[in-house]
Amino acid sequence: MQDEFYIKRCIELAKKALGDTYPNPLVGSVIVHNDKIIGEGYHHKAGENHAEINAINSVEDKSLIPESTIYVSLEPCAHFGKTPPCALKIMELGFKKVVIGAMDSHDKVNGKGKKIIQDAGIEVASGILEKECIDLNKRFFTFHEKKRPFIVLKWAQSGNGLMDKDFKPFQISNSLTKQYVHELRNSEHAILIGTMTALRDNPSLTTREITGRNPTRILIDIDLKVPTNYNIYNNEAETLVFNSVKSSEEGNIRFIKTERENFIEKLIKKLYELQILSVIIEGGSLVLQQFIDAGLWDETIVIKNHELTIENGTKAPKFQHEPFKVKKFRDNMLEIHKNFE
Ligand code: AOF
Ligand code: ZN
Repeated sequence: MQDEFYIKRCIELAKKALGDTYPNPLVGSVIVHNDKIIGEGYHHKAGENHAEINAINSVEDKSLIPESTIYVSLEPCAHFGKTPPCALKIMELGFKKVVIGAMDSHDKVNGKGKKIIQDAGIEVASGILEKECIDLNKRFFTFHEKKRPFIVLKWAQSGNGLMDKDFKPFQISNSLTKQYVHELRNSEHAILIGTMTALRDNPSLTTREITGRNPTRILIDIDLKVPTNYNIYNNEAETLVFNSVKSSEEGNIRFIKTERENFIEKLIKKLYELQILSVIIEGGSLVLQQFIDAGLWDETIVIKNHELTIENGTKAPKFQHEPFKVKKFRDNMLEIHKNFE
């Protein structure tokens, strides 16, 4: 029970950096001496200290460390990456015990961190609140295990489940919903739309309703029909344009030439190569349908009508009839469906 309590705190700390750590995972760590927390830390940003190191640095009286337990939501790393291995640091400092939430499936770690610590004679417990710790890093784990980004499909629909016949979007009327959508965007590494949505809505796909980073923008525009003075081409974030015409880099914009055949699969493969851990697909219907047909999705988020106004029309695109399993209802406004359990 004590262990679960402290791992819960690790998760809470880790979540503070949601959206900021890509391509790294969210990790939190707590150091406990005689049932008292004497240090806490989390991973803020790729390239910066890992959670364990921030927790260690926050301990005022370092002489307590050999009598302390370090809790960490993800297995301590075993490799020299952007920073030295945390498992070695834990070993050198001689912690009494290490408690791990989930093991790290990243090729470079994968049990090696735990082994280093155990071989040094330090007691290790792992798998504490494992499910919650895996869920915390569903994007990171999906990326390393499935060798592709975690894919979220998002759309709006009215109460009777129908969408506008011209595939026009529902106008989001409520500013809270808008903020929520921006938070969703901020949580994901990238956001993707197709030509039709870019032309019709001219979105800038940024997170201007909240303070946060902007996700990488991805545009599918096979014949490069979207004019470069459209908002998606502005300087507010970087943009990847998947097309069949050219490959080039122009400032913040990267054009990626891709063959038409199996376009979606090729795009996803490229995102894996570019180390994009997650992507939220914001339409339109044709693009969403292509991802569903290819079986390439992990979660769907549906915004219901009472938080939205419908512009016109009532024809349902096919993807609305997919037998999604409903897992969660949130505020009677969003349904979240999961494909990864
Ligand atoms: C983190 N933060 O708190 C922990 C991580 O490139 P590096 O050196 O930052 O290493 C990143 C890898 O380290 C990451 O993919 C994961 O496997 C492991 N653990 N990473 O970013 C942390 N504990
Ligand atoms: Zn580390």
